[in-house]
Amino acid sequence: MQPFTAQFASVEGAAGRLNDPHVLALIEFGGGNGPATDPRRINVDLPQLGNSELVEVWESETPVESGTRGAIAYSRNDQVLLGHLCIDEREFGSLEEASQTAYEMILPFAGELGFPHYLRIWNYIPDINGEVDGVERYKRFCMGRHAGLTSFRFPNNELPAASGVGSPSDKILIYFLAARDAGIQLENPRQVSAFHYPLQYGPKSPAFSRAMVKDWGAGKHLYISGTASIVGHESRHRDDVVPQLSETLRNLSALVRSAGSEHGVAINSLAELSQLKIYLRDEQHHAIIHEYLQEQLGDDIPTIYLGGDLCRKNLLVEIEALYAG
Ligand code: 3EB
Repeated sequence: MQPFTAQFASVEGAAGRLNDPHVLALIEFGGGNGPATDPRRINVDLPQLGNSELVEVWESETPVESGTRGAIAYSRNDQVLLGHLCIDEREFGSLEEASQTAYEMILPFAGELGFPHYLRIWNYIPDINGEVDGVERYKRFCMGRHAGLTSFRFPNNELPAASGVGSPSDKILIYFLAARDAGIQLENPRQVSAFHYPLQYGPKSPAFSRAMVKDWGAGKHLYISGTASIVGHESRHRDDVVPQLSETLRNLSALVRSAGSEHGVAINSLAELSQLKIYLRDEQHHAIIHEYLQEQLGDDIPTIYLGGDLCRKNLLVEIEALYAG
Protein backbone atom coordinates (compact mmCIF):
# COMPACT_ATOMS: atom_id res chain seq x y z
CA MET A 1 0.00 0.00 0.00
CA GLN A 2 1.25 3.49 -0.84
CA PRO A 3 1.63 5.44 2.41
CA PHE A 4 0.07 8.54 0.82
CA THR A 5 -0.42 10.40 -2.41
CA ALA A 6 0.25 14.12 -2.81
CA GLN A 7 -1.61 16.05 -5.47
CA PHE A 8 -2.32 19.62 -6.39
CA ALA A 9 -6.01 20.46 -6.67
CA SER A 10 -8.07 23.56 -7.25
CA VAL A 11 -8.50 25.74 -4.21
CA GLU A 12 -12.22 25.71 -4.94
CA GLY A 13 -14.03 23.48 -2.47
CA ALA A 14 -10.72 22.36 -1.00
CA ALA A 15 -11.66 22.99 2.64
CA GLY A 16 -14.60 20.60 2.17
CA ARG A 17 -12.10 17.83 1.50
CA LEU A 18 -11.35 17.84 5.21
CA ASN A 19 -14.67 16.07 5.79
CA ASP A 20 -12.99 13.05 4.25
CA PRO A 21 -11.09 11.04 6.88
CA HIS A 22 -8.70 9.83 4.16
CA VAL A 23 -7.21 13.30 3.81
CA LEU A 24 -3.87 13.35 5.60
CA ALA A 25 -3.09 17.00 4.88
CA LEU A 26 -4.42 20.04 3.12
CA ILE A 27 -1.55 22.39 2.35
CA GLU A 28 -2.62 25.88 1.37
CA PHE A 29 -0.47 28.65 -0.03
CA GLY A 30 -0.51 32.36 0.62
CA GLY A 31 -3.68 32.36 2.68
CA GLY A 32 -2.39 34.36 5.62
CA ASN A 33 -1.82 32.88 9.02
CA GLY A 34 -5.37 32.37 10.17
CA PRO A 35 -6.13 30.01 13.03
CA ALA A 36 -5.85 26.36 12.06
CA THR A 37 -9.30 24.86 12.26
CA ASP A 38 -8.12 21.34 11.62
CA PRO A 39 -4.77 19.78 12.53
CA ARG A 40 -4.42 18.54 8.95
CA ARG A 41 -4.46 22.06 7.56
CA ILE A 42 -1.06 23.64 6.86
CA ASN A 43 -0.73 27.16 5.55
CA VAL A 44 2.45 28.01 3.68
CA ASP A 45 2.26 31.76 3.53
CA LEU A 46 3.98 32.31 0.17
CA PRO A 47 2.13 33.84 -2.76
CA GLN A 48 1.33 31.46 -5.56
CA LEU A 49 2.43 32.72 -8.96
CA GLY A 50 0.94 32.20 -12.37
CA ASN A 51 -2.77 32.05 -12.92
CA SER A 52 -3.48 28.94 -10.95
CA GLU A 53 -4.85 28.77 -7.46
CA LEU A 54 -3.93 25.39 -6.14
CA VAL A 55 -3.80 23.56 -2.86
CA GLU A 56 -1.88 20.39 -2.14
CA VAL A 57 -3.86 17.44 -0.86
CA TRP A 58 -2.20 14.44 0.74
CA GLU A 59 -4.41 11.38 0.86
CA SER A 60 -4.21 8.06 2.63
CA GLU A 61 -5.80 4.78 1.57
CA THR A 62 -6.85 4.21 5.17
CA PRO A 63 -8.61 6.74 7.43
CA VAL A 64 -6.19 8.98 9.31
CA GLU A 65 -5.97 9.92 12.95
CA SER A 66 -5.24 13.57 13.69
CA GLY A 67 -4.82 15.81 16.68
CA THR A 68 -2.57 18.21 18.51
CA ARG A 69 0.06 17.72 21.19
CA GLY A 70 1.40 20.89 22.67
CA ALA A 71 2.30 23.17 19.78
CA ILE A 72 2.40 20.39 17.20
CA ALA A 73 -0.56 19.47 15.04
CA TYR A 74 -0.35 16.09 13.33
CA SER A 75 -2.06 13.44 11.30
CA ARG A 76 -1.04 9.86 10.72
CA ASN A 77 -1.94 6.53 9.28
CA ASP A 78 -0.15 3.21 9.94
CA GLN A 79 2.86 4.18 7.84
CA VAL A 80 3.47 7.91 8.05
CA LEU A 81 3.23 10.81 10.43
CA LEU A 82 2.90 14.36 9.17
CA GLY A 83 3.25 17.15 11.71
CA HIS A 84 3.59 20.90 11.77
CA LEU A 85 4.14 23.77 14.10
CA CYS A 86 4.11 27.53 13.93
CA ILE A 87 6.42 29.39 16.25
CA ASP A 88 6.35 33.06 17.08
CA GLU A 89 9.97 34.03 17.69
CA ARG A 90 8.85 37.09 19.67
CA GLU A 91 8.02 34.65 22.46
CA PHE A 92 11.70 33.70 22.54
CA GLY A 93 14.87 35.69 23.06
CA SER A 94 16.01 35.29 19.47
CA LEU A 95 15.50 33.47 16.21
CA GLU A 96 18.20 30.97 17.26
CA GLU A 97 16.33 30.13 20.44
CA ALA A 98 13.00 29.86 18.66
CA SER A 99 14.50 27.55 16.01
CA GLN A 100 16.28 25.44 18.59
CA THR A 101 13.08 25.11 20.62
CA ALA A 102 11.11 24.16 17.51
CA TYR A 103 13.53 21.34 16.73
CA GLU A 104 13.62 20.26 20.37
CA MET A 105 9.83 19.96 20.27
CA ILE A 106 9.73 18.14 16.94
CA LEU A 107 12.50 15.62 17.51
CA PRO A 108 11.07 13.67 20.46
CA PHE A 109 7.50 14.12 19.26
CA ALA A 110 7.56 11.81 16.26
CA GLY A 111 9.45 9.13 18.17
CA GLU A 112 6.83 9.14 20.91
CA LEU A 113 4.17 8.41 18.31
CA GLY A 114 6.25 5.56 16.89
CA PHE A 115 7.70 7.38 13.85
CA PRO A 116 11.27 8.17 14.87
CA HIS A 117 12.72 8.53 11.35
CA TYR A 118 12.49 11.87 9.58
CA LEU A 119 12.23 11.78 5.81
CA ARG A 120 11.47 15.37 4.87
CA ILE A 121 11.23 18.74 6.64
CA TRP A 122 10.04 22.11 5.33
CA ASN A 123 11.27 25.28 7.07
CA TYR A 124 9.69 28.67 6.29
CA ILE A 125 11.51 31.51 7.99
CA PRO A 126 10.37 35.15 8.28
CA ASP A 127 12.74 37.78 6.86
CA ILE A 128 15.28 35.09 6.01
CA ASN A 129 17.84 37.50 4.52
CA GLY A 130 17.52 40.13 7.24
CA GLU A 131 20.51 40.73 9.48
CA VAL A 132 20.77 41.02 13.23
CA ASP A 133 24.10 42.33 14.54
CA GLY A 134 25.72 41.59 11.21
CA VAL A 135 24.62 37.92 11.10
CA GLU A 136 22.00 36.93 8.54
CA ARG A 137 18.84 35.45 9.98
CA TYR A 138 19.16 32.29 7.87
CA LYS A 139 22.51 31.65 9.56
CA ARG A 140 20.84 32.23 12.92
CA PHE A 141 18.14 29.74 12.01
CA CYS A 142 20.88 27.22 11.10
CA MET A 143 22.56 27.82 14.46
CA GLY A 144 19.33 27.14 16.34
CA ARG A 145 18.48 24.08 14.25
CA HIS A 146 21.97 22.74 14.79
CA ALA A 147 21.71 23.26 18.56
CA GLY A 148 18.34 21.50 18.63
CA LEU A 149 19.64 18.52 16.65
CA THR A 150 22.80 18.37 18.75
CA SER A 151 20.87 18.19 22.00
CA PHE A 152 19.36 14.95 20.69
CA ARG A 153 22.72 13.73 19.31
CA PHE A 154 21.13 13.59 15.90
CA PRO A 155 23.62 12.04 13.44
CA ASN A 156 24.41 13.74 10.11
CA ASN A 157 23.78 10.49 8.27
CA GLU A 158 20.13 10.52 9.31
CA LEU A 159 19.38 14.12 8.39
CA PRO A 160 16.18 14.41 6.38
CA ALA A 161 15.73 16.15 3.05
CA ALA A 162 14.58 19.73 3.58
CA SER A 163 13.55 23.04 2.18
CA GLY A 164 14.59 26.31 3.80
CA VAL A 165 12.78 29.30 2.35
CA GLY A 166 11.91 32.83 3.46
CA SER A 167 8.37 33.70 4.43
CA PRO A 168 6.41 36.95 4.52
CA SER A 169 4.63 35.63 7.62
CA ASP A 170 5.70 36.75 11.08
CA LYS A 171 5.88 33.15 12.30
CA ILE A 172 8.23 30.31 11.59
CA LEU A 173 6.43 27.35 10.00
CA ILE A 174 7.98 23.91 10.10
CA TYR A 175 6.30 20.78 8.82
CA PHE A 176 7.70 17.30 8.56
CA LEU A 177 7.12 13.79 7.31
CA ALA A 178 8.30 10.91 9.49
CA ALA A 179 8.25 7.13 9.20
CA ARG A 180 8.62 4.03 11.37
CA ASP A 181 11.76 2.92 9.52
CA ALA A 182 14.65 4.94 8.15
CA GLY A 183 15.05 6.14 4.60
CA ILE A 184 18.35 6.33 2.75
CA GLN A 185 20.11 9.66 2.65
CA LEU A 186 21.37 10.87 -0.73
CA GLU A 187 24.04 13.47 -1.25
CA ASN A 188 24.77 15.22 -4.53
CA PRO A 189 28.04 14.33 -6.30
CA ARG A 190 28.10 17.89 -7.72
CA GLN A 191 27.75 19.55 -4.33
CA VAL A 192 29.43 19.65 -0.97
CA SER A 193 27.01 18.25 1.60
CA ALA A 194 25.21 21.18 3.22
CA PHE A 195 26.16 19.81 6.65
CA HIS A 196 29.80 20.21 5.55
CA TYR A 197 29.53 23.72 4.10
CA PRO A 198 32.53 25.83 5.13
CA LEU A 199 32.26 28.57 7.76
CA GLN A 200 31.62 31.42 5.33
CA TYR A 201 27.98 30.25 5.16
CA GLY A 202 27.57 30.51 8.90
CA PRO A 203 29.08 29.21 12.13
CA LYS A 204 26.84 26.12 12.02
CA SER A 205 26.25 24.36 8.73
CA PRO A 206 22.73 23.80 7.40
CA ALA A 207 21.53 20.43 8.71
CA PHE A 208 19.81 18.63 5.85
CA SER A 209 20.50 16.01 3.24
CA ARG A 210 20.12 16.55 -0.51
CA ALA A 211 17.46 13.87 -0.87
CA MET A 212 15.94 10.90 0.84
CA VAL A 213 14.89 7.56 -0.69
CA LYS A 214 12.24 5.57 1.14
CA ASP A 215 11.24 2.05 0.25
CA TRP A 216 7.60 1.65 1.21
CA GLY A 217 7.34 -1.94 0.03
CA ALA A 218 4.72 -0.92 -2.53
CA GLY A 219 7.33 1.24 -4.27
CA LYS A 220 10.12 3.68 -3.57
CA HIS A 221 9.67 7.40 -3.04
CA LEU A 222 12.29 10.06 -3.64
CA TYR A 223 12.11 13.28 -1.64
CA ILE A 224 14.39 15.93 -3.13
CA SER A 225 15.42 18.91 -1.01
CA GLY A 226 15.22 22.49 -2.17
CA THR A 227 17.91 22.54 -4.87
CA ALA A 228 19.57 25.62 -6.29
CA SER A 229 22.43 26.82 -8.46
CA ILE A 230 25.14 25.69 -6.10
CA VAL A 231 28.16 23.73 -7.31
CA GLY A 232 30.61 22.55 -4.69
CA HIS A 233 29.53 25.00 -2.01
CA GLU A 234 29.44 28.11 -4.19
CA SER A 235 26.49 29.88 -5.77
CA ARG A 236 26.85 30.01 -9.55
CA HIS A 237 25.50 32.44 -12.17
CA ARG A 238 24.90 35.38 -9.92
CA ASP A 239 21.92 37.50 -11.02
CA ASP A 240 21.27 35.35 -14.06
CA VAL A 241 18.09 33.39 -13.67
CA VAL A 242 18.13 31.05 -16.68
CA PRO A 243 21.71 29.81 -16.11
CA GLN A 244 20.80 29.35 -12.42
CA LEU A 245 17.82 27.32 -13.50
CA SER A 246 19.81 25.10 -15.86
CA GLU A 247 22.46 24.55 -13.15
CA THR A 248 19.64 23.62 -10.77
CA LEU A 249 18.31 21.08 -13.30
CA ARG A 250 21.80 19.55 -13.56
CA ASN A 251 21.86 19.22 -9.77
CA LEU A 252 18.41 17.63 -9.78
CA SER A 253 19.44 15.26 -12.59
CA ALA A 254 22.47 14.12 -10.63
CA LEU A 255 20.22 13.21 -7.69
CA VAL A 256 17.69 11.43 -9.90
CA ARG A 257 20.49 9.49 -11.60
CA SER A 258 21.92 8.23 -8.33
CA ALA A 259 18.45 7.43 -6.96
CA GLY A 260 17.81 5.35 -10.09
CA SER A 261 21.17 3.65 -10.53
CA GLU A 262 22.27 3.18 -6.92
CA HIS A 263 19.01 2.93 -5.02
CA GLY A 264 16.56 1.30 -7.38
CA VAL A 265 14.08 4.15 -7.60
CA ALA A 266 12.06 3.61 -10.79
CA ILE A 267 12.86 6.99 -12.31
CA ASN A 268 14.98 7.66 -15.39
CA SER A 269 14.64 11.36 -16.02
CA LEU A 270 13.47 14.61 -14.49
CA ALA A 271 10.38 14.51 -16.70
CA GLU A 272 9.15 11.55 -14.64
CA LEU A 273 9.06 13.46 -11.36
CA SER A 274 5.65 13.44 -9.65
CA GLN A 275 5.67 16.98 -8.37
CA LEU A 276 7.73 20.18 -8.42
CA LYS A 277 7.69 23.22 -6.18
CA ILE A 278 9.53 26.18 -7.64
CA TYR A 279 10.49 28.99 -5.30
CA LEU A 280 11.48 32.24 -6.94
CA ARG A 281 12.86 35.35 -5.38
CA ASP A 282 11.58 37.74 -8.05
CA GLU A 283 8.01 37.23 -9.21
CA GLN A 284 8.93 38.80 -12.54
CA HIS A 285 10.95 35.69 -13.37
CA HIS A 286 7.88 33.49 -13.34
CA ALA A 287 7.20 33.61 -17.08
CA ILE A 288 10.76 32.92 -18.18
CA ILE A 289 11.19 30.09 -15.66
CA HIS A 290 7.89 28.56 -16.66
CA GLU A 291 8.84 28.70 -20.34
CA TYR A 292 12.29 27.21 -19.77
CA LEU A 293 10.94 24.37 -17.63
CA GLN A 294 8.27 23.54 -20.20
CA GLU A 295 10.98 23.34 -22.86
CA GLN A 296 13.18 21.11 -20.71
CA LEU A 297 10.65 18.94 -18.90
CA GLY A 298 7.46 19.15 -20.91
CA ASP A 299 4.02 19.94 -19.58
CA ASP A 300 3.19 16.89 -17.55
CA ILE A 301 4.71 17.43 -14.11
CA PRO A 302 2.29 18.97 -11.61
CA THR A 303 4.07 22.17 -10.60
CA ILE A 304 3.45 25.02 -8.24
CA TYR A 305 5.29 28.37 -8.30
CA LEU A 306 5.77 30.23 -5.04
CA GLY A 307 7.30 33.65 -4.48
CA GLY A 308 9.77 33.71 -1.61
CA ASP A 309 13.19 34.83 -0.52
CA LEU A 310 15.87 32.16 -0.68
CA CYS A 311 18.52 31.40 1.87
CA ARG A 312 21.37 33.06 -0.05
CA LYS A 313 20.83 36.55 -1.42
CA ASN A 314 22.45 35.58 -4.70
CA LEU A 315 20.04 32.72 -5.41
CA LEU A 316 17.05 33.49 -7.62
CA VAL A 317 15.40 30.09 -7.91
CA GLU A 318 15.16 26.90 -5.86
CA ILE A 319 13.33 23.69 -6.81
CA GLU A 320 12.11 20.85 -4.62
CA ALA A 321 10.68 17.66 -6.01
CA LEU A 322 8.83 14.49 -5.18
CA TYR A 323 8.85 11.17 -6.97
CA ALA A 324 6.14 8.87 -5.72
CA GLY A 325 6.01 6.18 -8.42
C1 3EB B 1 21.36 25.07 -0.48
O1 3EB B 1 21.52 24.11 -1.25
C2 3EB B 1 20.16 25.91 -0.77
O2 3EB B 1 18.49 25.14 5.32
O3 3EB B 1 16.96 23.58 5.27
C3 3EB B 1 18.01 24.22 0.45
C4 3EB B 1 17.27 23.26 1.15
C5 3EB B 1 18.63 25.23 1.15
C6 3EB B 1 17.18 23.32 2.55
C7 3EB B 1 17.74 24.36 4.71
C8 3EB B 1 18.54 25.28 2.54
C9 3EB B 1 17.82 24.33 3.24
O4 3EB B 1 22.13 25.33 0.44
C10 3EB B 1 19.40 26.29 0.43
